[in-house]
Amino acid sequence: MQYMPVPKEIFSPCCRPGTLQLFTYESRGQQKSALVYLPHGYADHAADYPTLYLMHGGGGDHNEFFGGAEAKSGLKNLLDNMIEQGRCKPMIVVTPTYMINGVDGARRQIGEAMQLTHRFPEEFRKDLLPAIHAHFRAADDRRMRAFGGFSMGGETTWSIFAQAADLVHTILPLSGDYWAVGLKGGKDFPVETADALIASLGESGVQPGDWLAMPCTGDKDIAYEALDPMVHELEKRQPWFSPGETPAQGNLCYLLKPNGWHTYDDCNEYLWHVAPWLFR
Ligand code: FER
Repeated sequence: MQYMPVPKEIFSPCCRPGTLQLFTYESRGQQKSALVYLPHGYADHAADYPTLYLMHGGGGDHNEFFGGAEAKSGLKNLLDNMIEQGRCKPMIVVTPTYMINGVDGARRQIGEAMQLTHRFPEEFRKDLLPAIHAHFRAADDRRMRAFGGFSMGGETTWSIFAQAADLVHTILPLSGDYWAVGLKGGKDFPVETADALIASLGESGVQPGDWLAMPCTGDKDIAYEALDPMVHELEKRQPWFSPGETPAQGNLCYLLKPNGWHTYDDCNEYLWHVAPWLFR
């Protein structure tokens, strides 16, 4: 996908804003938190909405993407404006966390964080998804579900893809590679990492290729050296993946931002690029 400069006005307050709320649910005997964005008009319509899940990176929690329930980051205005302009479909956005009580070391240690990102798909399937569907009008259809994440949240995203492709059609790994084989597996073992992902996808019950992956990063990003070789390896793996400039041409659409770095602001720009292709 071609990187384009993002218009700054997209981050200004919107005349038709959605809402943001704290949502809690139970998982493995703990209370877990997520922020839930509902698009403008949600309360006035009976429709079901597609849902985008976004997972934070290392050191963060459910508040990271939106900047808390007060929406201090640019993401809420970005969503409000993209929906208002018809750039993307009205959607529910959920920002959960892979963190659990009693494992604070995972805030600083990526090895410990990886244990949590690898167990999140089970929580997603058993606890988060049922709770979201019980409380919100989220369309119960894998084509109406996307999962993305930044950095360690990108690792979570690849893990969700490997373990829950039957539940999620579109994945948005933002500046994070897949650590099925080891830390920074995309850098040191791109072939084995692609093999592991495809082996899991083969067990998903989903028809090979019936998904959409839009990995994004910047060429100055610390994840570039790991995500870039991994994506190029996946690009060779047909019929599982076929590269395309846009989802009209292939199910693996890679966005590389010149001078992009490892930040949530870059992620907001990536979301601006991929959002028009979600839930089509
Ligand atoms: C990566 C580079 C960095 C990545 C994760 C990180 C999952 C995380 C760094 C940190 O949290 O300090 O390719 O992929």
